[in-house]
Amino acid sequence: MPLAHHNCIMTKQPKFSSDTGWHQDIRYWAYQRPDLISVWISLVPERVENGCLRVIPGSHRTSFARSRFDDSLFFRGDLPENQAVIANAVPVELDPGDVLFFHAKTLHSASRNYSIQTKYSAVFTFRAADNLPLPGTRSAELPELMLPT
Ligand SMILES: O=C(O)CCC(=O)C(=O)O
Repeated sequence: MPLAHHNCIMTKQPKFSSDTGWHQDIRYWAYQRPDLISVWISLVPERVENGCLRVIPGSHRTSFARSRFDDSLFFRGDLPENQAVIANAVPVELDPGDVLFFHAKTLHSASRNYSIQTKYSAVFTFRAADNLPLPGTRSAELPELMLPT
């Protein structure tokens, strides 16, 4: 379990949160293969109103050209071909203790928290033992928690 990515309690405050655009987590990570899985555990109800994740099912199986992302690596909403992909988005509403597993290539986004209560989620990422972080990258900077098989 890499400690460099996720590995935290994510909070989304009612007054200070922001929208997160469409992106794939692997765009910011560097491993031999893009195959990592994130485990998102809800600690409070997650609804559209408080900024639950929205995902595009199956998007991890598609290779999108670099030109379909902006300079900050967000999936561009202005392109008709991207709009057709985004039309398949589904909100992932969770109850406390529910778990969402998603691949590092899954396109996902979230809105800000429009409710009056803070949203908390515990999020961890896992890689296969043979899928090593690339040396010299941020993904290789921190130690990892090795889980016995
Ligand atoms: O909750 C959010 O606003 C986005 C979180 C996210 O995209 C992530 O952790 O990869």
